[in-house]
Amino acid sequence: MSDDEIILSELSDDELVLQMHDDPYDGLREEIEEGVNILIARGWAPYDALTKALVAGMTIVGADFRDGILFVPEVLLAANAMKGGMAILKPLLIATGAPRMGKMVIGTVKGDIHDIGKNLVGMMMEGAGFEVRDLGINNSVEKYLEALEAEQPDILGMSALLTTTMPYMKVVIDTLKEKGMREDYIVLVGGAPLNEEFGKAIGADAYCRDAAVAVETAKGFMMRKHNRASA
Ligand code: B12
Repeated sequence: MSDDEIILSELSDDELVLQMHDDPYDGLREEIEEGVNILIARGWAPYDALTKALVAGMTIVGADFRDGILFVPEVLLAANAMKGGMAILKPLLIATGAPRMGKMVIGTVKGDIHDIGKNLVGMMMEGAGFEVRDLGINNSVEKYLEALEAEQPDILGMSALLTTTMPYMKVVIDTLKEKGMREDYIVLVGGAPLNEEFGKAIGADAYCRDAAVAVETAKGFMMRKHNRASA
């Protein structure tokens, strides 16, 4: 049977998920959207559809991009397919969420246009009951400061996917320190090239390796903040 003849709704869950791992690779946005809809209709939790079908597929794309098998145009198509699936899951993740936990401003740093991971973190935070103001990509220190003043969030989240842009997080944190604002916010950082050591070295409150860890970490900090406030 050729790929064209595959009827997604006739596949078992395992077969469908395997098929969806190939879809971002082939830039098949509509097939990803259909796959997500089928999984949800079969009673899958939105979070499982996100991680087991979408993120797993993007991981394969990431490995082949790294190894020089895929190039930027293909990866853009993969990202587009991924975003199609995420758009369906976003309201569901938010609907399954908890009461309002706090507020977060999140953005990708200056010089960096990667936004899939950041968007996922934003979605998962919203799903967990946080109000999220997403600043998009390529944010200068001025943009972050402006948003912090306007939104008065509890948490600042910064994302960087390039080794050349990750040092910019320190520029933002140092500016907050200079202005005496650092202690006003919980600063979380993330992105594939970062690690815990880097997070500590630049003065962030925490590095989070993925969106689930980001939610748990944010909840933990918010709990401590509330306890301090009521002590
Ligand atoms: C998709 C992609 C692209 C797409 C981006 C599309 C988009 N809208 O985002 C396009 C094609 C545009 C692209 C462009 C480039 N890319 Co690119 N890209 C990737 C790729 C394959 C996947 C990234 C991704 O989306 N991962 C999936 C998400 C879910 O994972 P994530 O981003 O890590 O996010 C999770 C965690 O890190 C964490 N997290 C992320 N952000 C945050 C923020 C906070 C606050 C928290 C708490 C947590 C958190 O939670 C997320 C969810 O679980 C990676 C490969 C990789 N292994 O990462 C390369 C990669 C990042 N790209 C790379 C490069 C080199 C480039 C280019 C320079 C290529 C070029 N020659 O033009 C340009 C850079 C353009 C720029 N100025 O930014 C390199 C970076 C190498 C390095 N050492 O710096 C990588 C590692 C590929 C490689 N091995 O060569 N890229």
